[in-house]
Amino acid sequence: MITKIADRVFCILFLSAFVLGMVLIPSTNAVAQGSPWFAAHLSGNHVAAYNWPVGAILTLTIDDPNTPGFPDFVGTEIVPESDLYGGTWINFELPGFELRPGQYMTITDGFTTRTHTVKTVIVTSVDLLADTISGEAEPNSDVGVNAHYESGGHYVYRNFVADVNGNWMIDLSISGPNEGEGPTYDIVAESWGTAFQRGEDEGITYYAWSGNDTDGDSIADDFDNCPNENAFGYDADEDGCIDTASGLETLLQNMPADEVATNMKKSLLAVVKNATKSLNKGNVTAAIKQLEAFILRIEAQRGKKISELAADLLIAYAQNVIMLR
Ligand SMILES: [Ca+2]
Ligand SMILES: [Ca+2]
Ligand SMILES: [Ca+2]
Repeated sequence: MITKIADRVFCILFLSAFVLGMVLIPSTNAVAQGSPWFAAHLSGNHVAAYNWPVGAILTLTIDDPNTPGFPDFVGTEIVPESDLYGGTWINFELPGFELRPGQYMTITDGFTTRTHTVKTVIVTSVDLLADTISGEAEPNSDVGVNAHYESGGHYVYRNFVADVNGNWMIDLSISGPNEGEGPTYDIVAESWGTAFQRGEDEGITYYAWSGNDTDGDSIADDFDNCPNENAFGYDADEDGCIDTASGLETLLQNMPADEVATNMKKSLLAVVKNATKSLNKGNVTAAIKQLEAFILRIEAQRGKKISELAADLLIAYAQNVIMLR
């Protein structure tokens, strides 16, 4: 699914990469106008080189420090003429090779050499209703996100820092706090963009996102575990799937001990399992009673054996299951 959006946006991505790389991001390592640079397109599994001289023979080598061979990938391409946006670009497909964070890339035409270590930056969720984009990166690292409409003529970007755990979320319904970042942005089905991180040597890692939302539940397809099931209003955990009793079991099971104390989790799981059994037998009344008991037990331990956040999520989820019966 990741490849799908990446393919769709790749042609236009060139423009954003070009503009963002050279003009819009005030940065000490901003890429100078006309200077050759290149990008690892992590989600689309390809590498693109921009602004190299027409006719230059470019050699791309990629080495993964975790494998014994060196290098792990070598490819060459000749830079074609291009009248797009005043610069050149050439794409390197990587057949049989998977781009991963930490790989070391070098690109050269024999005169100019650029290097880039592929960054850890991924998008994990796009919410069309909240206008938020979430993802992961290295803890405390600088992240950029850009957002375009299909026309390519209107875009915004935001620069921010991932938290101590490497998580990040950007709310595009709020205008950019830094100069030039642009106004508020409404994520719609035609929206697309990237999350990105710069390297030290005019290289950049991109991870593409798209607002395409087939079932209309506001969770974009690429991050929707049930892309053909509209879960709107019944999706407390925002995975794009309608909340179910068995889903509640899984959600609880996967919560870490600092969210739900282990002994508490055990007793709560027993209650949910009973509710699932009741539902499977068609005994809706019993199931509802069991789920209501589940909610009361959580309320009693809120802020004690269960964190506030986990309590909110589990209760909202259980209420959805009750409503859907
Ligand atoms: Ca969806
Ligand atoms: Ca759900
Ligand atoms: Ca869905």
